[in-house]
Amino acid sequence: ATTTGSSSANSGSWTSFLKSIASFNGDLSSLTAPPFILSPTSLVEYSQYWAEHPDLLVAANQLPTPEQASSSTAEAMALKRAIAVTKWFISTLKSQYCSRNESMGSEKKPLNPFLGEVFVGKWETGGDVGETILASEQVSHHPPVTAYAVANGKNNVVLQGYNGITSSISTTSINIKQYGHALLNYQDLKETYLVTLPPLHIEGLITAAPFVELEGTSYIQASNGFYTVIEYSGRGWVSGKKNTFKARIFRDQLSSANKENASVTISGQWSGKSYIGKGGSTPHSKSSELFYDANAQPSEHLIVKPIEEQEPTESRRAWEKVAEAIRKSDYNLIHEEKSKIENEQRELRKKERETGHQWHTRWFDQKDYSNPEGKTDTNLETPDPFTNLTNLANLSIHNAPSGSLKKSKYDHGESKHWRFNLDKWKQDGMKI
Ligand code: HCR
Repeated sequence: ATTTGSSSANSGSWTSFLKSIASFNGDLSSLTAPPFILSPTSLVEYSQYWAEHPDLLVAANQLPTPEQASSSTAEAMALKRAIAVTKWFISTLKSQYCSRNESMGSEKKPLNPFLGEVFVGKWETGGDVGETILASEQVSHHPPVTAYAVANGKNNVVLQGYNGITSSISTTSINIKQYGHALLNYQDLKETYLVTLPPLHIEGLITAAPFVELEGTSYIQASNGFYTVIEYSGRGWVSGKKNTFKARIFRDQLSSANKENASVTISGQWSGKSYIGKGGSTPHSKSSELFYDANAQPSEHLIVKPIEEQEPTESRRAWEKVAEAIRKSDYNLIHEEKSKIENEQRELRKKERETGHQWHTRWFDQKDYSNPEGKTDTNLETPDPFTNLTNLANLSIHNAPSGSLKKSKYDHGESKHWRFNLDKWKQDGMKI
């Protein structure tokens, strides 16, 4: 049901929820929210939003090579690929940040995945795109971290990444910093793109109709040097429209020091229409070429096995009873069913401590990029693409908020990042 908190029955519990937020410790998942704001979907499912437009994910691979496009230089084709990757990234935002509003009437509090919870599925797109698979796994519970891989075998494209959040509260909103990044590899092109995740805030708390607005910047660094800077703004700033962005694509990070150096500029709403023009000035909707229309491109939904065929750790099977209770808004049942899962998890961790057998993640490994003695982690390829991309983009290699720059106040600490292990995936009998 599309319930928001405006009804009087909901308003009391919403007020108590707001009070609990005001004094919370930074861990949103630990807050008890009223049933009408709970989503029956676990956060481990959110990885699917990276590829609800599989055609755009593989598009850079399908552009002609410089040999095929005789009139274009290699440079011009590399720019076209950077534009294609930027379009794919913009196309993911509506699914990532608006889909709960569209399907359930407002942003909701997702189920907090348990360690080892997995979510898998596939997109079956026809033509040159073919099948794309999703592997998503909860690789940490405290703090919550989800790792994922999206792979398209026909085009030899692999997207992988991970994400976690920290949150803080201000007078009217909840502010979220994202941790992690995505790496998009086009094997045939021998090209990789590093994508950073933007900060966001949740507005609409007073009216019990929360929604997300993005802020700050996302960067996309290509291994061929091209560098995209995407700046977000919300209603009330410059354009006055919600979900606004401006993206500039530069030949490299150095040339981004002057906005006029941009090869192209894209501007508009990521949940609506955006326009593209050459150079550094802002394109106008009346005279410029349409770049992307988020509402003209229906999302391609992931195909997931029926619950009866799923393993016990697969998200929809594991949370089935909780999800049912949420749909019925049965507070006691939600609590009862959630407690069963939480207690089971506590038991598992206790057993692991007693037997000294640590939990092993299933399809992802954590790789250490810190290199204090000039040694490289033996698990890393040399030269390592991620290290190279962070250097090209002047981005921190540490576990800093996504998009932190080198020498910024966050540029220190551990440098451990989750990576997809294709061998483990295949050993599990899975295909790409
Ligand atoms: C902040 C958020 C959980 C995290 C969600 C993330 C950041 C997860 C990774 C995805 O790739 C992108 C993404 C999209 C979501 O917008 C974001 C969620 C929005 C709300 C939710 C909070 C934990 C819910 C708080 C409770 C509210 C509704 C008052």
